[in-house]
Amino acid sequence: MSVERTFSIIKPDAVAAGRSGAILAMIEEAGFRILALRMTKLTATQARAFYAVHQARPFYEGLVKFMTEGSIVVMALEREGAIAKLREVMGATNPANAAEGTIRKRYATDIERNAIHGSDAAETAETELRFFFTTAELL
Ligand code: 3AN
Repeated sequence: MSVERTFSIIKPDAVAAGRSGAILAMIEEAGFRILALRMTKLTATQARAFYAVHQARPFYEGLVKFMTEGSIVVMALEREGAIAKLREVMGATNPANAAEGTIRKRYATDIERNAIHGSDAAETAETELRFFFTTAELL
């Protein structure tokens, strides 16, 4: 397995609930190095673009509304097998199906308000990292 980068967002529900620090600790304890990190707030235009792959899905408008309701924390993370490992630490999209000890099991409310985003493949990780960070920030 090689060292790779992935992209993650602590979503508005978890930031508003004061869970950013706890989630960051879980990520670091899982062996990730934080390459870059910033708190920001998405505009509707940014949220629509970021989730464009879901634009035909019935939950798209709700997802855009949720992702723009408050501050988020965006992160570039590095680790061996980072993409798969982060998905493991996050847990299933629907917290009802998430394994014990995962971020979503602990902090997600439901399938939409599910605390954290993590890239699902190498190509999307690079696209998502570029969406938020400059080359210099990712060194
Ligand atoms: P994941 O975040 O686990 O990769 P995706 O990519 O299928 O899951 O979905 C992106 C985001 O869209 C989810 N994190 C969740 O917030 C929202 N979402 C996915 N499926 C649903 C659904 N059936 N109803 C409401 N929101 C959903």
